[in-house]
Amino acid sequence: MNEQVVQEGAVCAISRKSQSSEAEQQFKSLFAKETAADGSFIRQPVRFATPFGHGEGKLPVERGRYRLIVSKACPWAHRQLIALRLLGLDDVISVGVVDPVRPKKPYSDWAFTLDQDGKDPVLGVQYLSDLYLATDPTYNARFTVPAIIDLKTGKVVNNDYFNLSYYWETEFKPFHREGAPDLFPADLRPEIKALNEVIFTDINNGVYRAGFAASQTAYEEAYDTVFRRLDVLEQRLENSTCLFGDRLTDSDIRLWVTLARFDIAYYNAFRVNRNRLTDFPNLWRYARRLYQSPGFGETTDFDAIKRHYHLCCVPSNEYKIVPKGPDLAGWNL
Ligand SMILES: N[C@@H](CCC(=O)N[C@@H](CS)C(=O)NCC(=O)O)C(=O)O
Repeated sequence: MNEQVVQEGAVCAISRKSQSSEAEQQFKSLFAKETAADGSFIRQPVRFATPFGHGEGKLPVERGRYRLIVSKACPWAHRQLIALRLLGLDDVISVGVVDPVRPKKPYSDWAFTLDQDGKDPVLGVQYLSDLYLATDPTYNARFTVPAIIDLKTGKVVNNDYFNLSYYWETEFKPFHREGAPDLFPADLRPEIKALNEVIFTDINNGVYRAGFAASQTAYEEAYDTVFRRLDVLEQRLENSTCLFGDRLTDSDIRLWVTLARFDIAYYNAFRVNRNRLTDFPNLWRYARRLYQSPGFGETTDFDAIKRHYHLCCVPSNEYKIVPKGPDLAGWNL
């Protein structure tokens, strides 16, 4: 995207010209950047990926230094909330919550309208874009959650949605509560990392590739990938309570956030409608059990999820995608 569009983005964020054609154009051009020639959705690269750790070039690991900005609707952000809660890091990393309904559709932004005066009480800003543009005035991609803000500078220092939970689980270990689960145990790390790649590609991002596909073929390919993988995971959970036996790990959190949104959002909004979660006995039992466990249900806001996806996440059906499901086999049973 060129400089001019960036400028428009910044102006839009500040002047809030709702539904303006400028905003529409900006959204379209952002969407175009993430659409391949065959209509497949290709997620934008992570912009702020400095790792947490010790030594030069790392974000220092300190209590009270960072603020995590989330939307309760967002699966990538929800993962962080679950991990922080399970590990007892709630009082180490503070959390700011944006409104699940975007300030204006279709412009890419999030607003702190849930807070008094419509401003984040710690950072004093109205929009997530304020933080991104204060960090880099030339930022010209979507303003995304989760985002980590360094409270010393007020700048975005990390929005690495894929790797963030690993930092909570490893670098922030000195701050874990007593008795916190080991979500990333050393003996399972290679397997967890490998499974997380699969869960990301086929499930977490798979539903987005279906929902944001710009051609019937790309949509059906994503739809098939999602259900092929759910069928495999359904088998995997036949005799176990978690993805790795009875050990709750980072992988469970990753799978779970998509399952929690499946029937309420993705099934309709993203047209992944071969089956509902509740049609998979093992996955449904697994998801319910986790929902009723500490950290999961208590961080889940179904109303936020429903309103976000159905009011401001679904692209209009301009590519005339016809849902592939539901599975009609049951009519003949
Ligand atoms: N940071 C990643 C993933 C995080 C992400 O996509 N978060 C969504 C919410 S689930 C978001 O903030 N979207 C803002 C937008 O699309 O404008 C990305 O850039 O694609």
